[in-house]
Amino acid sequence: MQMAPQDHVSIPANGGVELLPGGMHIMLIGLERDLAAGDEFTLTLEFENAGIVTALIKTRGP
Ligand SMILES: [Cu+2]
Repeated sequence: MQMAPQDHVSIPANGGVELLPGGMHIMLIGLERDLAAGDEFTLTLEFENAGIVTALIKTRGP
């Protein structure tokens, strides 16, 4: 699979975008520490219309 960074993702009104391994995904770059299954952290997303949204992320194993 070849990955190409995107500077934005268009989400249709009343629709959604599915993020999946091997498909469109969010890649975490520049982590300050390794993540392990069960770790939790806050991810901040910026939406053009909805503004800043934070999500609690819980990691899981493969
Ligand atoms: Cu990636």
